Amino acid sequence: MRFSTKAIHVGQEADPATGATIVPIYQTSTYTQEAVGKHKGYDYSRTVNPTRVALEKQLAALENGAYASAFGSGMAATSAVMNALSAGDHVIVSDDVYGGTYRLFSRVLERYGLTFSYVDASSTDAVAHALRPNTRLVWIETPTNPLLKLVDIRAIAEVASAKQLVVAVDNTFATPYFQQPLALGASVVVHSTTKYIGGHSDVVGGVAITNDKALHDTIKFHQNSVGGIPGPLDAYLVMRGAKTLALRMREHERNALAVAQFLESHPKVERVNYPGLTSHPHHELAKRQMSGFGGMLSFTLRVSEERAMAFAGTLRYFSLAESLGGVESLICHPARMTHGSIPKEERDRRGVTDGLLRLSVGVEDRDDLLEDLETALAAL
Ligand code: P1T
Repeated sequence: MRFSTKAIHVGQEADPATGATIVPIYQTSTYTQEAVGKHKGYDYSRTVNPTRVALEKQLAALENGAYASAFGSGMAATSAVMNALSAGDHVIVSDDVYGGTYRLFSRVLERYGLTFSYVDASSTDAVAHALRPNTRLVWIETPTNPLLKLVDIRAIAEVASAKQLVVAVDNTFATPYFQQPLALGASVVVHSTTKYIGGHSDVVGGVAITNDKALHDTIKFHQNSVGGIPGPLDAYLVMRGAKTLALRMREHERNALAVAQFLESHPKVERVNYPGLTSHPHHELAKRQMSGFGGMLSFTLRVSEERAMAFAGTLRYFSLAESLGGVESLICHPARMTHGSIPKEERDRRGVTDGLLRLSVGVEDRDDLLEDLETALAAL
């Protein structure tokens, strides 16, 4: 079965109780048992819920994974993967990651006795050099948020497999439509399903997907023990969105490439970060590792940081907002918004400067988006 067919059919069987063609929103916290311990496999909705199970089957299939666990946010999914570690363990992290991921690692998990080394994981050697005897996990984002750097998943997986490390890939920007980390050797894939998988900016969610039964059992144990589950309505919304992932991603990519090329050729634009541009330093890796380049890009303008920030509020179709991956276009100022939880010196060191702007290019008409940018740049 191919990608779009899986998105529409896996986990989406007609409801056994009624024949409903669409998986119902099982808005129930509990299930009536015939006798003590005699039930239909469902006992309590933190542990198991049919709408969530349908979503988990669907998303596992899209990543070509055997097992998925759905969560109430991307951060809850990240957190559940990190729950597999214990005090004293060391983690290597790609240095350009979502600000909330950095916050979870540096301000929550360090207090629990984990240690983190942030390295430019675009260099596999840098990852290899950061290894310590107590390293247990490598956390990668690729393409990274917000600089759109690429990390060679296969090369990192090879380094990690010699030491039996867990390789976790946050695949939120690429989506399973454009990148399949498990096939490249990753142990577990995480998504903020709030983004492209949900696709409509109307739900917050997350998922962790793996082929490793032992790792899955650990994640499931923590999903139930810690309880960061999505409610049935949210599970339904993510599942509905995921059915059209392929259609949307094709259009996001076409629009993003057009926007990236337009910006790159504009005299007021200093630099554009988009893996689909031949000028991108990791373009060759992107072509090898991904089947498309996605809908996210970032750029800097040849104006002061204050004017760049003001520019972000002058567009007609790009709403000034955090998040990404919905059908509507968004613009954000990472230093003040999505990555504000990273200290300024640390942001500057990583290249997330105060002049950087990030676009989530939506699926509106391409010419409207280009005109919008052209008008705002002319007024700058
Ligand atoms: O927001 P939540 O669903 O909890 O997902 C967190 C998360 C995880 N991974 C990546 C790559 C992300 O981009 C995010 C959330 N990011 C934003 C809200 C943002 O605007 O970048």
